[in-house]
This record gives sequence, structure tokens and C-alpha cells, in this order.
Amino acid sequence: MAAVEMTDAAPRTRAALDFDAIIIGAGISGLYQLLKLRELGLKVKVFERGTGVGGTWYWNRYPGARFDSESWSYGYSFSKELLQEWDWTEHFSPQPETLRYLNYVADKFDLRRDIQFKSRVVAAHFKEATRNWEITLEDGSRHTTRFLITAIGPLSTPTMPRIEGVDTFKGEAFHTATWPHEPVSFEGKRVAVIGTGATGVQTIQEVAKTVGHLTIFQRTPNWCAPLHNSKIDKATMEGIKKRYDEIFARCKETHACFVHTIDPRGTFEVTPEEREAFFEYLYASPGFGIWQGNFKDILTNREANALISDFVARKIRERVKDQAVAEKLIPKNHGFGTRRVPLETKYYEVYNQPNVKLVDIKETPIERITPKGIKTSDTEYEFDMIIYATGFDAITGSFHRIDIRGTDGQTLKDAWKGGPQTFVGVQVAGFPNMFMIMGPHTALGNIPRSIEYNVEWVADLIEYMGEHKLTRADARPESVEAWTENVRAAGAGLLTNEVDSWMTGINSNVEGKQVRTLARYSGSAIAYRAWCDAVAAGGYKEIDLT
Ligand code: NA7
Repeated sequence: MAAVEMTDAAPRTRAALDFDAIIIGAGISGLYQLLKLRELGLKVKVFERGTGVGGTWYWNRYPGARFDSESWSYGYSFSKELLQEWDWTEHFSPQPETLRYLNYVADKFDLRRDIQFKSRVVAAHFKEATRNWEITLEDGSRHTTRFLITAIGPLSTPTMPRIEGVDTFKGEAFHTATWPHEPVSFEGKRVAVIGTGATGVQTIQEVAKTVGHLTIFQRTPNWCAPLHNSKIDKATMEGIKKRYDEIFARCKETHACFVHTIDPRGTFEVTPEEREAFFEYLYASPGFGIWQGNFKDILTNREANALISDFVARKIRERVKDQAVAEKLIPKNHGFGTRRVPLETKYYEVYNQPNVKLVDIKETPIERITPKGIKTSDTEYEFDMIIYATGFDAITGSFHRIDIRGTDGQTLKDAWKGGPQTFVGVQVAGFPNMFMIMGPHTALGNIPRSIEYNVEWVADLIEYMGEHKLTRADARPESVEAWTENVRAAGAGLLTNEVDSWMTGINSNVEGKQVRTLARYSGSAIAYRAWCDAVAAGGYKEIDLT
């Protein structure tokens, strides 16, 4: 790729700016964006709040954290050399291995020299006169740049529950997303877990292996399905390495970039026997197949959804011995797959252990956290440790922790008052030269696949700007409107959007997130890429380039 000649046409010359591009975050997005912009010849700096690379996989060190995507479909695909060098040891990699992988990538491509750790960005202001961004770090230092790239992740600002007395507990207390770097022992301890989302489920099944006594505080049960993880031996890994082209081609063809693809049949187009056999097959297969590779109508047709929900409910009843507990674990207010499906390994069997108790806090609400433990409406439980698996201020939360101001001093918070509005999830009108990787309304799914696409699209746009001596890129309001309308249309009829979850913009612990918003793009990644490809091929007419 040719080096970009940055133009001096703008009021502020390249030489007068500290950087051509500042990237916030050194996770999967930030690392690859750094590499791509460096290839263009740009002077780039990454500011990262952690002490190391890895983003999600740096922070989420909680027990049992691992991929729910097949490891070999999740790693970067851009470097054939990297693909051939790296050996995954499990089909669904545990967090320590993933973190080692991302460190390996950072070293291999010599990325660290442009990353400044322990550097939280607190403000980013666009300067119209000079067409550049001024970034302020927590330590007060300021840095100027032509382009600002946010690589801050959609699930990176953990939220604690709004329960009285959280700070009064005298024992150990951890949020899963800020888990300590040192080993934590559960042996002989009385441990509480609050939260039963994808994170809570992974945590619970791991903690249960060694805990003295475990109490799970569940507000809403989720529909979980077996992960079926297994080790990868050398011969299998060699086979995977030979198939990488095929694997990534497959991810490009599927709705959400997983290796699983929607079955073209409708739930009622087969006999009841065929249907049951297919559900059994999916339940016995590894990964997200039961969610992403099921009949085409399970997330749009209520009757179809009821059938798969009934099937999974039967499985729960079979696996949990105490039927009163099983009933509590079966979701009643939403159907299978309409929230993110936690993948589990003997999760339901945990509830058969004599040292495990499930507390349904819809029946007996938590009143407060006390110095000794947790007080519900009917009793006070004493604990040595409380684990908060209470999720994130998702999608917009990490943006709102930074004072981002675009043209005329307008804040991003104001611009997104009624919910996020973006152009293809990458730009916001009135915030020129700011590009978001994994911003709201981009394609999600098997995230690294979407990240690579976003990163390359942004790099191409910046290269185009260099070639055409352009220094300002601002999404046109009408382009934002058109994309937002497309996001709305893509989500129409989806049962997922009728349910409270982070995917519909809900977080009971965050002010202003009690009402569902158009929080994410739920169309296919294929359609997303087609839209973005057309924008690039047409010379970025949807963006005001000057
Ligand atoms: P989630 O999916 O947002 O789950 C958070 C869990 O915490 C969920 O069970 C919540 O219950 C529960 N929660 C949150 N606040 C409270 C309070 N105040 N009291 C009791 N229970 C509470 O976050 P995860 O970290 O599990 O997963 C996020 C994504 O990361 C996941 O989808 C993957 O894509 C990776 P609720 O359901 O709101 O009743």
C-alpha cells in the first residue's frame, strides 16, 4: 500500500500536529488499526487505560472466561504468517490463551512502541479552525491529531448494581470485568454471584468446582446451551491451518460472521420428528449452532420460537434434579435466542451440588448489601466474597465516559440523547475525522471479523483522503438518517428487539437506560459490508469530504 501524503492544505499543517491519528484502546480493534495506519505511513499513537494490550481479554480475567466463537474463526485473519504460526489449544479458547495470543500479535508486529499504557482519555474536542482533534488524558496532558479513532469496545464499561450498601461489604468483592491479576481462591469460602448473563454463567460453573458454598442471585434466567468445548491436538491444528481460507470465506457468507449459518428451512416445513432430531443435533453440537444455525424463523415466528424454547426447557428439566429449581432456571419472559445465548459447560448441573443455592430475587428481592453479605426481603446471607457479574453500560457507555465534542462544541452525549445515530456505525454527523471501530450500529456477531472489516474500511477512507488532499470528513446528516432507517428496517419483526437486554439498550443500573432504543444493527454482516463497499466504490459521497 502506498504511503499517504498528508496534505498541508488545512489551516493546521501536519507538522504542527502531534499525530496523524490517535487511537483510543489497544484491544483487538486498536491493535489492528494501528498496524493498518502505520502501513499508510501515518504517525499514530494509541492511548490505552490498561497496563497491557488485549482490551476485553485484558480486563475480563474472571474464572472461566473464554470464547463462545470457535477460536480458529475468532483470531485475526489478515496475516497468513500469523495464522500459520499460532496454535490454538482449545476449540473455544480460555481467556489466558487469548491474552497470550494478543500479546504475541503486538510483539510480532512491533506494535508496543506506539502504545502508551495507563493513559485514560478523558476528553476529545474537535477544533474546527485547524481541523483536528485535541485529546486530553487523565494526567492532564494534551495531544493533537488529524484523525481520532475510537477502538473502545461495545462492552467495556462495567456497571455495578444500584443496590444500597454496595460499598459497605467487608469481604472480598469483584466485578468480573475488573477481575484482579492475581489468582483468587474460592476454596472453603462462602461466595455469592449476582448476575446470570453470559459472564455469570461462565463464572458460576467455574467457581462451583472449588467453592465452599455458592449462592447465585438470579433476577432473570437466560436460555443457555452447551458449548461442547474440546482440546485441539497437533494434527487437528495442522488441518485447521490448511483450511483457513475456507474458514474465513465461510465467515464472510454467514449472517453474523460465525462458522454457523441459518438453516434455510422454516420450523414448520419439516415433520415434528425431523424437527426434534435437528434440535437434538444442534444441542449436541459445539458452539452457537443452536442459535445461529437453527431454522430460519426461530427469531421471527412466535410459534417457531416457542418450539425451540420448549425443547431447551425440557433439557433444563432433565439436567436439574430439583424441579422447583429447574422451573426457576427456565426463562418465562422471553423466548430462546432473543437475548444473547450464554454457552455453558455443566452449568445446569451446578444446581445439583449440595453446596449450591439459587436465590430468585424476583421472589425475594435484594434489599441491600451489608457489611456481612446480602440482605434479601426474607433473610440476610453471610459471605466471604461477592462476585458482581452485572454486565456493562453497553455500546454507548464507553463513549459517554469521555467528553467528546464535535463542531460548535456539541457533545456526543447530546447528539445521542434519544439513542445512537451513526453513519454505518463508523461516523457521527458533526464529529468530523472521528471514526469508530465497533461503534453503535455496526455489524456485531463474531466480532473480530467485523473489526477487521471496519478497520480496513477506515484505513481505505483515510488513504483516499490523503490521495485527494482532503483533511476533513464528516458524515452527511442525510447519510446518517438513511443508515439509521436501514438499522431500524433490519430489526423489524425480530423478537430480539421486543426483549430487555443490553442489545436493546437496557441497563437497569444506568440512568437513562430504562427505555429500549435502537441500540444495535441486527441485519446481516453481508448486507452491512455491501452497503459500506458501495460507499467506498462510489467515492464516499455520503461523507462530506473537504
Ligand atoms: P449481561 O448479559 O448484561 O448480564 C448481566 C446480569 O446481571 C444479568 O443477569 C442481569 O439481570 C444481572 N443484573 C444486573 N444488574 C442487576 C441488579 N441490580 N440486581 C440483580 N441482577 C442484576 O452481562 P454479561 O457480562 O453477562 O454479558 C455481556 C456480554 O458480554 C454478553 O452478552 C457477551 O456478548 C459478552 P437482568 O437480566 O438484567 O435481570
